[in-house]
Amino acid sequence: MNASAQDAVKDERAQYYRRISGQNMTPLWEVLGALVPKAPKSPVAPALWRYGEVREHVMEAGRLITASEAERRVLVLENPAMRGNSSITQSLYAGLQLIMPGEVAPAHRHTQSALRLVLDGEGAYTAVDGERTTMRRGDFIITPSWTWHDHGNLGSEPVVWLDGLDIPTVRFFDAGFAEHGAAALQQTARPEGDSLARYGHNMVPLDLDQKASEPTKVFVYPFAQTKEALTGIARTAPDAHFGHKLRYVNPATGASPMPTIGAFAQLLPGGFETQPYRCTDATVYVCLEGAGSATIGDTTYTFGPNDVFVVPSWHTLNLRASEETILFSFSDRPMQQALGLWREEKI
Ligand code: GTQ
Repeated sequence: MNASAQDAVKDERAQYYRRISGQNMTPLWEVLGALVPKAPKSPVAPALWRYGEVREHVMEAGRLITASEAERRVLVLENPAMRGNSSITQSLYAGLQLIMPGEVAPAHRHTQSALRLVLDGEGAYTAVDGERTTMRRGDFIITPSWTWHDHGNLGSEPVVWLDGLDIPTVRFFDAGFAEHGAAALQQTARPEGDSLARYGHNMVPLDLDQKASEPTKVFVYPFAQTKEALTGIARTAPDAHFGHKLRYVNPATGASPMPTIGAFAQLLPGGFETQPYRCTDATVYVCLEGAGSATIGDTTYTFGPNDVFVVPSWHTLNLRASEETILFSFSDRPMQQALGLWREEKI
């Protein structure tokens, strides 16, 4: 075909595309490569939030709006490549929530599942379905789908934690429901520690029979226990790709604590460098202790305590610890695994 014949074909096709566009139709052959990629091409960008740089902004929100006025006083960590979406990855949301002394974030429930990772300050609690838990730094706390929850601060200092929710996933399914509690504070139905005693000590009540898709009734994973586990396994040689890494589980089923979000904790010995690794679950990391650097694709970030960074799907991750370091992380891995989609590659 000569050049003018080629132009004529192009022209004819363009006119055809315009005609069918009027009927809300588009030719697959123009978009097939993007729809069915050879490998994930994520619109998510690697990013890092340095706690030292954002803390002041979080604290300023405490002067500008009350927790009850805001309902939840949170600065959303928006992926820089997806501003306006309230997403840190395609499926997950993250934010920094602040609660000032004496304040209450009123009781509500929603179909979105939430996790909290306590970062800064002491004296706050979260109440989940009638039981309060005192929030201590590094504690991993969950509020599964449709459980009542409120937060309060009985102490004398501001408290900040990281929220992780499956908001974009629930939005994708258009399955979001929410309700306000009749009162700001839930009635306490059980003493603090009851759930952990009942479900969190390798024992369960006689009649408990949970399906793998049900969330755990252990709604706090105290950091003291996590650290004991990590330092315990750190007496043996680290894994080349993960260091010393464990996943949080529903102890009654072995599945993830909540069906939509997986959570992990890992210890990297001082001076340790992980071998490059990639997986399809875009992952949010939080540095709890220590310091180091993360190379995500071709971007390198240094990180220290309370810094948050995000690794997009199928981006190579390489971690270096300049001192003994503990990282918490969460992702949508259990959803991908349930759907048979999850892949990883150890490089
Ligand atoms: O604490 O219930 O960051 O409902 C976003 C939505 C926190 C919460 C968020 C929420 C909450």
